[in-house]
Amino acid sequence: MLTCGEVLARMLEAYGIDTAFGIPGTHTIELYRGLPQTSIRHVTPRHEQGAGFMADGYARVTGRPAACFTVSGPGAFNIATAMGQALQDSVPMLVISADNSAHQRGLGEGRLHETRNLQAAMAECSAWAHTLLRPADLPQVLARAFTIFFSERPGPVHLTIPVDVITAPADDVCVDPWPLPTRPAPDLRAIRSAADLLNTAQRPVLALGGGCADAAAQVLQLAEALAAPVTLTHNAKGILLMGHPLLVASSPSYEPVRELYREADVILGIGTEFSETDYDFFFDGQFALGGKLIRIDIDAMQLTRNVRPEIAIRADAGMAAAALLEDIDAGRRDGSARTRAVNEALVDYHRADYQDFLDCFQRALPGAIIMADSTQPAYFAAAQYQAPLPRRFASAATGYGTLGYALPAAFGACLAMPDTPVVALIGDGGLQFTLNELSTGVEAGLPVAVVVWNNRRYEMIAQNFEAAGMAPIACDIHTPDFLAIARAYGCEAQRVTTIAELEEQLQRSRQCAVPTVIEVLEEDFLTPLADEAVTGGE
Ligand SMILES: Cc1ncc(C[n+]2csc(CCOP(=O)(O)OP(=O)(O)O)c2C)c(N)n1
Repeated sequence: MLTCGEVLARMLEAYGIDTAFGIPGTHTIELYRGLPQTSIRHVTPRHEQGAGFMADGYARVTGRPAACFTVSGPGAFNIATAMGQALQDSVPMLVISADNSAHQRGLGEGRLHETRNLQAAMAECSAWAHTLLRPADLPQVLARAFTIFFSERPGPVHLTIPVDVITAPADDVCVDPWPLPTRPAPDLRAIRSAADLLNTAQRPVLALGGGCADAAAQVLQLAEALAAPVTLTHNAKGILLMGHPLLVASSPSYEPVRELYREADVILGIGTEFSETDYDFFFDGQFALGGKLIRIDIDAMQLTRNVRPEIAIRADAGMAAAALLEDIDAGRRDGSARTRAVNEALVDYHRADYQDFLDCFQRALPGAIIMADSTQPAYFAAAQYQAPLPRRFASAATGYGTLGYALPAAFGACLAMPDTPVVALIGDGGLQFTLNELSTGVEAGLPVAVVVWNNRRYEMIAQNFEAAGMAPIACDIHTPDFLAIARAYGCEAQRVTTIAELEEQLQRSRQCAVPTVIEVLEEDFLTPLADEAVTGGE
């Protein structure tokens, strides 16, 4: 006899899941029974939030979901923050929580991990939350989850399964995946109207977001045909490479870029939310589009948020860009001079000391993935760091903005792409949220470089206090000896004081069989500013 749990493991494998993160508990034991009969690799984090962030890192760099197994109650609530982060950034993730038996749920009998309504609780941080009440429903429930992951705007899916359903017989459940729905193709009349507008535009601008991550080739061709300056959000970094004559190499929140949007007669926004954390990073409310907006998004609801479009096209980014390209009169203008002028104006907004620091990552580890936390250099990376490819940079300095994200996310990325160097860039405050996951990194043998930006305080918030005319409260924190802790976990650990030393340690980290914690003291890397003009903020 096969149980529902065993069939589930086979089905996950059939859908292409190759990695599962989880801390086993009394209720999830039966989720594990079928796992050894599959090729799925199981990784054990030290906290369920770590599991979620690892699954997030895995998905950011591949576009594919990993699975997470948690117990109800504490396990599920521990992973909820990571699911919130994934929801905010459209990251696919399948979280399966074992609940009390179906007939016991919601009775308040004080059972182990009892949660009144787990599905309702997890729905708050899920693209879809469901409770499986019989094995026979498994095929269509998984088909729906994977439809969210691959056929529409991705996000985390939460599946509650009562323990008696996990152990129920499921021999007659077919493990074959359902065919997934096609992604939405654009309406060709709307594409024609958009092309008409773009063909007559004098000063078009392209605003690209993370929704274009898998459509880089198509949007690049479109940008070149339009010869329009291109702006990128955090999650779009790497779609155009540094040095491309149309790349506006900075954050959409800086004044010269905003001027570009204001002066544009047509703005083409693809797969971008136009939301605060990329377009109004300093919370001054001054983001505005001067011209007509053509907006393309796979999520129809997103086309109704933040800015009013002239033309709204619900479609897959790559398909829409390819369709638009057919109707664009290429070579009508040259956008490189406008782009160059913006990039020249941006020099005054960028900081050289952070530029040196950020540049050394790709110099030391070409092609590296950077997972950034909410720490000072990560704020500057929003503008000043250029990724070598799409899906090679993620940052918790914006969006949901969860401290502690970068370390487990970097481990997830490394598990997904072991041949690509991975760096976690994290502050002394952020690291203390998920420091325990160093243990996971050692256990899984992950050669990740963990660069700790240490200023012994919550600097970002101290700056916020000062900007509000207050002396900072609760911002100076005790920071432990990170190098001693890292070594105690079994990591390599080194403090560096110069860019050259940092580069050397980054390169060495790739030769190690465990993570390398590289501590940098802020005062060694920053040139004090008389009047700091450019800081980002939570
Ligand atoms: C879970 C969570 N709690 C609180 C915050 C608010 N917060 C944003 S940045 C920050 C300070 C981070 O300090 P650190 O990691 O040392 O980075 P620094 O700014 O000092 O470089 C805090 C507390 C947050 N983003 N996430």
